[in-house]
Formats: sequence, C-alpha cells, structure tokens
Amino acid sequence: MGSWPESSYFPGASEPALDVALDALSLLSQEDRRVFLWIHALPDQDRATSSSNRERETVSDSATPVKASPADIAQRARPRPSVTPTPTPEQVTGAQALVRSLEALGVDTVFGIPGGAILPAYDPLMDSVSVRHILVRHEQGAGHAAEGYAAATGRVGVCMATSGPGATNLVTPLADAYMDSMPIVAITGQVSSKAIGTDAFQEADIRGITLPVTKHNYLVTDAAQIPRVLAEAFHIASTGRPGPVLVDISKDALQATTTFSWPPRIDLPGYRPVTRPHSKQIREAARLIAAARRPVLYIGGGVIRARACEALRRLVDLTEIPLVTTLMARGALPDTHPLNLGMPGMHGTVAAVTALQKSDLLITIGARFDDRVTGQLSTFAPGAKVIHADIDPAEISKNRTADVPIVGDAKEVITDLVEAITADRADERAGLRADYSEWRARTKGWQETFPLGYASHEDGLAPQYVIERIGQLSGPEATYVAGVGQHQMWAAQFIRYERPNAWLNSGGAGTMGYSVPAAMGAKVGQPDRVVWAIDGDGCFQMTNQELATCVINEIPIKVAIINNSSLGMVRQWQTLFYNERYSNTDLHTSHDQRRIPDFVKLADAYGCLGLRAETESDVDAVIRQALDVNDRPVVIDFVVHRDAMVWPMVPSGVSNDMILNARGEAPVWDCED
Ligand SMILES: Cc1ncc(C[n+]2csc(CCOP(=O)(O)OP(=O)(O)O)c2C)c(N)n1
Ligand SMILES: [Mg+2]
Repeated sequence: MGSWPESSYFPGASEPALDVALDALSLLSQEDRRVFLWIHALPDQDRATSSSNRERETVSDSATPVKASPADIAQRARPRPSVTPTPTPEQVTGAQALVRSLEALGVDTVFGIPGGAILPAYDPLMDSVSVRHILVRHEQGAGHAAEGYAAATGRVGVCMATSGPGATNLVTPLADAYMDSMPIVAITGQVSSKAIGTDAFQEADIRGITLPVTKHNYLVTDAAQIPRVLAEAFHIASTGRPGPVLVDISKDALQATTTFSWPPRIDLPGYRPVTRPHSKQIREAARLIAAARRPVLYIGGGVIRARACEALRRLVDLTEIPLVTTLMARGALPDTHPLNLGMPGMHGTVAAVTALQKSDLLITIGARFDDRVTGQLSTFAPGAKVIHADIDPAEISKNRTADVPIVGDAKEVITDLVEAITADRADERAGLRADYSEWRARTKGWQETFPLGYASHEDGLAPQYVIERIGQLSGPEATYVAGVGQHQMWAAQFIRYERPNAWLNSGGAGTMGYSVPAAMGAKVGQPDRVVWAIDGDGCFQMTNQELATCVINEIPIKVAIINNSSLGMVRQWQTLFYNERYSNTDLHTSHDQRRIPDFVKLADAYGCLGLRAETESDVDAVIRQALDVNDRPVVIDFVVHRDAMVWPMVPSGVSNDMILNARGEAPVWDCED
C-alpha cells in the first residue's frame, strides 16, 4: 500500500479536484492520514482495472446529483472518498452523521431492512446519492450479500437491520463472516438508551449475542461517537485478519443533534496487527525450505484475503514446490498451474491429501489446520516439520505445533521469503539450493494416477457433469458462489479456478442459504461479471426469496439448482455410515413425481427466467440460454441423480491415509509410495 501515490486514492478526479483533495490530505495529522489511506486502500484487481473505471468515476463524481437507475448506480459503484475531509463541524442528527460517515468511507451499497429502531437512519439514507440501499427480503440475505460483495471485491461489505429480530437474523452471516475472515460491517438499530435492559419492544442484547462471532462490536448511545465508531469499525473489519464488526446504535443517538466533522480521530491503542514478519523467522523458514526434500505449500484463504496471489506465484515459480489450495483458497494459484495439486481435506484430491501426508515440510500460509483438512489430527502429516505463517497469532500452533511460527501479512511474508531464498541461493558458500525434482515427479504421478472423476448414470444426470459444463461454458472470469453440501464440493472440484475471488463459499461455518444472497452481493460489487449461484435444492429453499430483491433491483445472477431431491450430503453419510436408513433427508423436489416446490414455476413467480434440464443433452442448451439472458435472473432446475456421491472422501475422524477414491476403493500405491 505504501508505494501507491496518494493521487491514486482519488480515481477519476479532475486535476484541480485532485489538487484540492491532496491539499486537504496534507492538512491531516500523520495518524489521520494513515487511517484515511488504510480505509481507502484499493484491492489489486481494482487497481488493475482502474483505467476502465475512470469514465464511470467521472460521471458519478459530477457535482449535480442525477437520478439514476439502481443498475446505473451499481455500474458506477467503486470505492472512492466521496466526501473530502470536513474539518469544520456541521450540525446534524446522529442518523445524518451515520450516512455521512458511510459516504466518507466510500460505501456504495448497503443491504438491509428498516424497522422501528433503525428508522431514523433510513430517512437521510434516502437522500444519499452515493450510498445505494438494497432492500432485501430477510436480514440473513443482507448479511450474506455483504459477505458476497466483500469476497468478490475485497472491500468492506455493509448490512443494516433494526433491533431485536432484525439484528438476531444477522447472527448467522456474522458467524459465517467470522469463520471465513470476511470484512463486513453490520449496523443495527437499538432501542433508546434509557430503555436498554427493560425488555423493551424489540430489544435484544445484540452486542452480547454477537460477542463470540464478531471481530469487534460496539454499542453507541452518544450521537457524537458515530463517525469515530464507524471509521474504527471499517478499519478493524478490513485490517489485520479481516472479520465482521457490529455497530449497534440506540434510537435516541440516531435522533439526537450532534456535530459532524471528518475524518474523526481513531483511538485504538490495543489494536495494532503485526503485518511485518520477523526477519529471523523468515531466514529460519528459508533454511528449512532449503533443507527439505518433500516440501508442500499448504495455502489457505488468508492468501486470498491478503491479496498475496501474485507474490505466491513468484514463490512457486522460484522454488518449484508443489502446492495445495484449501477450500477457501481455490484460485489462489491457477488450477492449470502444473504444481497445483488441488484441494486437500475430506473431499480433496488424492494427490493433495497424499502430498501433505508424506511431506517432510509444510509451508503453511494463511491456513489453519482445520479438521476438515487434517482429518485425525494426531496422524496428519506425521513426518512433516511445520512453517506456519498467519496474520492472526492465535492461529499459530492452535492445532498443530509450528516449528517456525511467523506472524505477518501473507503478502509480506511471501515477498520476504522470496527475497531470503533468492539471497541464500546467490550465496554459493551457503549451499542452500534444494532439488525437489524427485518429489515433484512423485506428486505428479499421484495426480495422473488418481485424477478426479465421476460415474455417469444411465437413469439420470450426473451432477458433476452439470457443474463441469457450467464452468467450461462460463469460463474463468465468471464468479461461482456455492451453497453447502455435495454440490459445493463438486463445484470446488470440477470448476477450474484461475483467479482469486472467482470462488465464493461458506467454508468454516458451512451455512446453507449462503449462495443466492452472496451471489447477489458479488454481482452488485462486480456488475460486469457473470455470477453463478451453484446451489442445492435444500439450500436454495432457505434464502431463495432474495430472487425478489434481484429482480426488483436489476441484479441478474444465474442460479443452478443441483436438484437431487435430497439433503444430499447428509444422505451420503446415511448411505455410508447409517445403513442406508434415510431419516429425514428426502425433500420431494423431483424424484417421486412431485416437485415441491416446482423451481421453474417459482422462478417464474419471482419474474426470473426458469429453465429445467433432466438429461445430458439438455445441459449445454440451458447454460447457453442462461448466459445469453442478462435482463433478469435465471434459475435452472438441474434434476440430477440422487445417488451420486462426493469422492474422494476421508471418512470423518480417521487418518487421511484412509482416503477412498470411490466407495470401498482405496488408492493402490506403488512400493515407493
Ligand atoms: C443452516 C444449516 N443447516 C443444516 C446444515 C447441515 N447440512 C449440511 S449439507 C446439508 C444438505 C444440503 O442439501 P442441499 O442443499 O440439497 O445440497 P446437496 O448436499 O444435496 O448438494 C445439510 C442439511 C447446514 N450445513 N447448514
Ligand atoms: Mg440436494
């Protein structure tokens, strides 16, 4: 961030406007300036496309407020400081201070639903020309939409709800964002400060409720604190290990009169995330890497959050060490890269799982030894030393003891590692040049011997085929947002991810219902991309009401329902571990001549285009039709075989050595393996 010129924080500004803005910036104290630059830091991909955004920026920054359609506003939505610093205090209400703060923070979209306690905020929101409010149908949808927006763009996603049930409906997405390190800010109305603690109408202690599932949370009862708290909330959500921050504001604070000036002074003495890795640890890591014979780069979602993928590529090209990308890191290195062994874990590739098991050094970056990756922890990668780099010191040695712990930002860690390894190699006397060619050949061999595959069914459509074709016909520039279940695993396995943030899913929490609203948020954040929600028939029934939001607000996502008429992942476990006793997993969405509901009719009722495919020969045609329609959302009901299962699989709680690549079929190894 430090190397970007300050002018780049004002994309599209005319020269005179830029001069004024830079002058204003120079008046700020060092601390405020740092905060301002932090808050307005643009993600890499936006930087790369900034020239194409320039035209839109010029239009949206015009002094005359213009009435524009929601789609127009979405087109223009890019991070920018829409309010230059206003050091002269103005008289406003707390609600106005809230909206001004959002504007000053460059927020272009808020997903939410109004209600009594938050109502004062909705009034000035109506007048904002730079903040678009999208009225969702359920607060859970608002939270996941904020997550999808954040995941696709790298910027902070924002959602808003009223007190009590409005706020508690946000708990699931907050927990989801917490597990997956997603930068979102949730703003909730609270009952008036004098009524707090009286069981007032729609009172809930949302601060208490969300304490364990937020990175930080606030209760604000003084209007004067609103700008500072908002600035802090955005700063906390987006720096260090990103995560959700909740700001609960009492109704009287929203209604009170206060003064507004920007930027506020942030006061966070206890919050100083360490981003610079310790050079001694980096040197030690470089030495272990040079001494290793079977190293594996174990890459987690933190690398994507830290926008460290280009740096990662340099490290991989320099060291030629095989690499695995966890469920949260799919796309961190292109799937087509010859050293990418794919996803490790319960449904990972045989090559990725086996490489970790047989490794002598795990170079772990932004990953957290999740139980779905390690299987039985005591038998995970038994012969491996561990380098563990993470921005969150609490992750290091949490599950697996690290031999070389490194606290730092993934991009800085990787960059420093590249430098250290290069320097060591240049120093002939150190003799620190490792040759991993034999190890690479072994991992390649596993990849070739045990590729991902699936069975076709004579009496039904293979779900994996459907997902594979969606990926092939839509390409790597599309964004794919999964629900939770079998379809999620197939989408992680059978779509080729070639860029970061192309794959969005609920990894840590496994939240059914994530897909449709998160896809909506991703599409709002990046309106030019094709966005697919790849959902299950079970998950879809949890949040499909956001299709109404999509239709009304011109957010043309595409939804592929992988309809196996079942809670398929649970059914798979019943097949394998409960003697095929299918207790409460039949959804009756297709297989017994009943379609409850009929997804095509449901799509139609919402004003979407509804399509259905039941055979292989239908598949390409409906996908192409969906890709051609951009004036409304499209929902495709893919009726698939209900007995398809996700393979490979490491049964829960056993060693990863017990991986099966099909039912009852363990990989057969060569002697040397
Ligand atoms: C909110 C929530 N409730 C329950 C579960 C447990 N669960 C995990 S996968 C799954 C089945 C999902 O069914 P569907 O959406 O049809 O996907 P499929 O596995 O059939 O592809 C269930 C019930 C969950 N992950 N989330
Ligand atoms: Mg299903």
